[in-house]
Amino acid sequence: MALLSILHYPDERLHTVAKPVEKVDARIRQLIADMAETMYASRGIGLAATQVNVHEQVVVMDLSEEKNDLQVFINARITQHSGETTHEEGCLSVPGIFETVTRSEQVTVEALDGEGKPFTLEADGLLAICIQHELDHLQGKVFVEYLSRLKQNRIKSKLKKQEKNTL
Ligand code: GNR
Ligand code: NI
Repeated sequence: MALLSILHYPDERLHTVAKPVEKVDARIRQLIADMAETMYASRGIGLAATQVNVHEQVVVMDLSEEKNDLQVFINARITQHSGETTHEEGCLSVPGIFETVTRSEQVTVEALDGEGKPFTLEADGLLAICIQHELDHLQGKVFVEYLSRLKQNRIKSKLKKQEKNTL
């Protein structure tokens, strides 16, 4: 297992579009294990491969209290969505920033699990929000892009300043 480093907004590489996984093999299983370790160590509820600079359609999530319920989504597609909900979101790639985002309230997702087996999931609540947040990452989109240009620019300068002070 290995801890991976997480890209920070406004890193250009966060805007890369991820490619589908062709085969869920040992390499992908290692990536899943490393992403899970990185997510747990960073106290996130989800992590997309894009955030660790791997541009393949792999997402890990764990919304459980005990952090013992890892969910893996490979080549995930939202096939149905309905309703609208708002939630205050954060992102491991945008440390210290929390902003309200509007998304679909309910989504149906088709994906492969960590063994490459297809499954369908109907999600609502935080699970639905997190899935949409992670699938955005795989399309090169960070949640701050839903905010006004003014807010985006403020967040960019704040993070650039922080980055400077930690180098
Ligand atoms: O840890 C995370 N919390 C969170 C809270 C509200 C909406 C989305 C998220 S996902 C985030 C981890 C992360 O950055 N995943 O890409
Ligand atoms: Ni994120």
